[in-house]
Amino acid sequence: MKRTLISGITGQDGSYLAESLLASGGEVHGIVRQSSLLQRTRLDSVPALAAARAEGRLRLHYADLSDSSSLQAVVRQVEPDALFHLAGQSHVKISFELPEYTADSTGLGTLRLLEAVRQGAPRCRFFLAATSEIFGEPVESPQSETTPLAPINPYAAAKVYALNLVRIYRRAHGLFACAGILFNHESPRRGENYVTRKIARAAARIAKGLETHVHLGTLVPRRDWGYAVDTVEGMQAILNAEAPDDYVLATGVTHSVEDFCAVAFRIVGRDFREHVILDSEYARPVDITETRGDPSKAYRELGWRARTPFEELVRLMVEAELRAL
Ligand code: NAP
Ligand code: F7E
Repeated sequence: MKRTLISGITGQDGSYLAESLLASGGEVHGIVRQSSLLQRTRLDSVPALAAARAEGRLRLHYADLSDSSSLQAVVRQVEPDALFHLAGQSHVKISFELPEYTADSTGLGTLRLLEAVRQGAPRCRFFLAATSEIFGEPVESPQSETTPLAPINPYAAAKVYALNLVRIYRRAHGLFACAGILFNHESPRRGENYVTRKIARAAARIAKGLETHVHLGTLVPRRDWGYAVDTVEGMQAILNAEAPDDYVLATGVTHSVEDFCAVAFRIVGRDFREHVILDSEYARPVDITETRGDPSKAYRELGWRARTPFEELVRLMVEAELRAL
């Protein structure tokens, strides 16, 4: 893949994906949206990305998922060989507060990009970041590519629509369109209002005496947590396959929010029970009890597997927070 376009390049996954593609010698273009601040922390703070921008191997283009003409213009201008569509409102709890915006950016935004590709670059390979949230409260465990879709929040409903579109454009229009059904994946670049980053940050700040407590909605839910660096490798493997298809990218192992707290606070020599306060402000109207992915198809057909165990993931996140202080 020579020329790649990434929507959501300023996000957690987009920044790691850009780094990985640039390291293998590609030319990377990213879609950014207008903002009152020019700082793009996840791009500006990574030396390899700053250097690539200075050398012109990484270029940013203004567009927005709500603006078809801007997406069409970028696709026409860049003429990408591959497009990784990672952009959208991706916070589950916030999707209950911004349901229409979530549907527009995550759902219709995908339609607008697929149309831009169909009309402007039909040979471009297209990747959608789908999600384990599409299974809702799953009817089977582990969840695979054939598990029934039963979304229980506006974000998941928008992603089901986006996933269905990818399948329709693959079948009806012959696009090389694929989806990764991504289970939770985390890193030091995770947004601060997702539970793993929130806990890692709190553990570090509490250990340094900057805070005393962290407020969480619940300790009960279990998630299949992987490392974002592993996940973006899987995304590339999906687009490098011989034929377009959809794949679960997961670790196959599940842990509770309480497990995450216990490991994170143990790393800094504390007992989480003395520092966690349950607070209904962070609870959701409905929540998925447990996710666990079956990544066997990705391993069998693509040779991809998650390489970073849970304890190592927690450690690298807490240590990054300690360094940042
Ligand atoms: P993220 O950190 O929240 O990044 C989202 C990106 O989308 C940001 O670059 C954001 O730009 C951009 N964006 C949002 N609305 C936009 C709009 N209207 N127009 C243009 N760009 C817009 O998300 P992530 O964790 O990297 O996840 C990447 C993708 O994977 C998302 O689609 C997410 O739903 C999906 N996913 C993630 C996980 C996970 O565990 N991380 C799991 C399953 C699926 P700004 O920087 O300007 O806000
Ligand atoms: O919550 C519970 C919360 O917000 C994980 C997104 O990337 O992965 C992510 O969605 C669990 C939930 O991630 C707090 O109720 C408790 O049970 O970190 P999260 P998520 O909702 O699983 C999926 C696969 C995506 O696709 C999404 O884009 O932790 N929890 N207390 C809390 N969660 C948050 N955020 N904050 C709390 O205080």
